[in-house]
Amino acid sequence: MARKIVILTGAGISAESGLGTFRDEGGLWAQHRIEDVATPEGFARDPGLVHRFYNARRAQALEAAPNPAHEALARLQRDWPGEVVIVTQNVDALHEKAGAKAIHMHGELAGALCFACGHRWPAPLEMAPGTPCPSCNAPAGRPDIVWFGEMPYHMEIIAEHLQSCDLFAAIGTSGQVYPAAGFVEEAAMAGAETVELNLADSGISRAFDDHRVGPASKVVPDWVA
Ligand code: BV8
Repeated sequence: MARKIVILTGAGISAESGLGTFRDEGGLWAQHRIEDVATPEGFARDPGLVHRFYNARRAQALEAAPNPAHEALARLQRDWPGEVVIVTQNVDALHEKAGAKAIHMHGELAGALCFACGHRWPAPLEMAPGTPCPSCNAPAGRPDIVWFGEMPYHMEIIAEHLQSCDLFAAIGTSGQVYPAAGFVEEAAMAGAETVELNLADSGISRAFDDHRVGPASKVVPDWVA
């Protein structure tokens, strides 16, 4: 029976597509305080600031193209005889633009969410405080993004995949944010082999059996080949 592979991706896989990471030199968290732009409290305090933060990233993500790492994962998902599940912490659509399917555990820049009724719809390029919900009409539109202190999406199905995979790979993530940072241990406890593909050591490197060090656009196609 061909092996089942689960791949967790983080901001590092999109770095060479021109999208900023969070914790690298000059990254997003060097420019903005997490508390101000990626928490429900920050949104309640200053929704305009949060909308501007995500409007800028939405526009950037729209322009961004997948790089050879995204393309290699799409090929693997298409050609591998077993199941390949991509779980991404990223909110850009670069896996989909490369032709892959991914589980978006932290939401998507392309999505809007009504915090009054929970309705989801395709986000306009620019959202602003008071964006009306097309379903309940409340002025309650927010980016469909999972902020700190909020439950990531699809956690049950992700847990099932971690329990049943033969190989777990993490690509371009610093392993600083939970629950994603704990996935490698969950997969290893269930018997999976584990490999980390990253430019540098991460907060979870010691948990992996194998490491491929280098830029994703190089090490991912080499790994998939
Ligand atoms: C929750 C929004 C509970 C989207 C983000 C223990 C258990 C559970 C929770 C916690 C816990 N301890 C603390 C918590 C709370 C918190 C947390 O983890 N805090 C941290 C800071 C300690 N977690 C949460 O709040 C989560 N929610 O647990 O809810 C709950 C339970 C029940 C009911 C209600 C609630 C929510 C987490 C999601 C938060 N949202 N962002 C957005 O704006 O984009 S997280 C943010 O960090 C991003 O989404 C990103 O996905 C995530 C991880 O970052 P990375 O992707 O790893 O990026 P980073 O810049 O850090 O690293 C880049 C990496 O790439 C580096 O390793 C670098 O070397 C590498 N790289 C760079 N260039 C390249 C490269 N690699 C290859 N090639 C290159 N070219």
